[in-house]
Amino acid sequence: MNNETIVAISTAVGESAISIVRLSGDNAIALVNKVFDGPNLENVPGNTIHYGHLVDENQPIDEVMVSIFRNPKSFTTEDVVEINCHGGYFVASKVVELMLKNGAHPASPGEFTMRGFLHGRIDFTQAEAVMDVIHANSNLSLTLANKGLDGVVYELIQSLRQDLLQVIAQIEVNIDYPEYDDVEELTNQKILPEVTKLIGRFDGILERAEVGKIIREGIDTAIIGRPNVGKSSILNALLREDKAIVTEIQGTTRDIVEGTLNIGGIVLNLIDTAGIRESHDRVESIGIQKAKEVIQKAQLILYVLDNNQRLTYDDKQLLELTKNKKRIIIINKVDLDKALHHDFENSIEMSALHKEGLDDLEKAIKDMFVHGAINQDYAQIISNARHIAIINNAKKALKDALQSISDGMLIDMIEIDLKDAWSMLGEIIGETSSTALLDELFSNFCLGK
Ligand SMILES: Nc1nc2c(ncn2[C@@H]2O[C@H](COP(=O)(O)OP(=O)(O)OP(=O)(O)O)[C@@H](O)[C@H]2O)c(=O)[nH]1
Ligand SMILES: [Mg+2]
Repeated sequence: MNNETIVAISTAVGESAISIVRLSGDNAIALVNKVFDGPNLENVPGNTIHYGHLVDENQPIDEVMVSIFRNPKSFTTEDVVEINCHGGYFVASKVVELMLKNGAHPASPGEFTMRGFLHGRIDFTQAEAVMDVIHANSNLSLTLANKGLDGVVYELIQSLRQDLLQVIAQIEVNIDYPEYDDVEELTNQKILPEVTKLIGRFDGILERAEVGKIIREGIDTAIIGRPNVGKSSILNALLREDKAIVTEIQGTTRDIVEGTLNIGGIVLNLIDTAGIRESHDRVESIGIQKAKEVIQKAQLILYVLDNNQRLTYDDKQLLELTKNKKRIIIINKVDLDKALHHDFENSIEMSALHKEGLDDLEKAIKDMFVHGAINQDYAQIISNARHIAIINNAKKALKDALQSISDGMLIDMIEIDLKDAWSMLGEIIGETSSTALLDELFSNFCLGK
């Protein structure tokens, strides 16, 4: 195969100790060797690193360390050279320019990973996991991403496809040799229970995907309540930072204030909202409208009440509005006299002003989300939205097959649905992929990856 040599800066743009300029392709080693003042790179073995200087027609560009990886033992499976140069943007760009001048082509985003995929070193899910590792923001999301990189998602999908193929094979045999089996007996006693079992496996995967999504993206958590109950104070206390403005004036928060917090390995995407009440102030009303939208989208509601005030009409309405959500009721300002005489399920007491009760709040959140996420078999968790959408569609196709069986349809019709499900699953791992999908997937990558 003819692989033209591509080049890009693989590290972030900006000043740093070093930058890495990466090349991949048939000509990568010879190309760098032409401008390298040091050992002859064409003669060195793979997985070695060499000291020298890059020179442009006798003009020194930089003092560098050059790593050599030889086909097929590299990220792309092609010959790869990684130049560790100094980390100024200008000098790294000069190195790239030098390579372009000597025959390399600029890489497009994700092109290195795409080549690894096209040469069969990794499947789609592993390519996607490369980006998951880069985007990981907690221990658990990193663990999950690393599992994906190891190929556990690939294996899970392949095992589903294998089981599906067994069922399809039985049908094919029946179509080819109809004299061996009674069709009705085959569908009812073999195909039906096996497809039902497969749907059960899909359901299990989709259920665990909820946990996967939380590990991957964090928990969208909204702090909700009437004006002045201490929502912004709670945000600040949780973040250990004065991020939101706190005053004794009602309606202080008018726009949404956000922050993230790691609790036991899971990220909480915290959103502080405008206190909700009937308001004639135009800006405040917009803030209140936004708060209501936030409630809809949130996965966790921290509903704040003031210990020093009685429950109001606004509270009752908001409690009703959020009752079907995962919710923790925070009774704040417990340093003040008690005027709130109500018992709530899932409530904790705190004083945001005196930073008391924070541990109880964090524990309540952990009990609700984190423990379930920690004691999981990560090899069974799918968290990528693209994968989840396909699994949902494949499950629909299996349900159609079940329906066809109970409607007494021809066995060929049942087979069509099963084959559909099988090829949909192939899209997850990239076995049945279109060029459009390929382009779309890799265009989300960063340059040099
Ligand atoms: N005594 C006492 N005062 C508190 C406590 N928490 C907050 N406050 C005070 O209550 C007032 C309102 O606090 P905020 O955090 O701005 O309340 P909020 O719910 O964000 O208010 P809006 O943004 O107006 O909806 C401020 O004067 C805080 O200092 C607490 O635990 N105890
Ligand atoms: Mg506020």
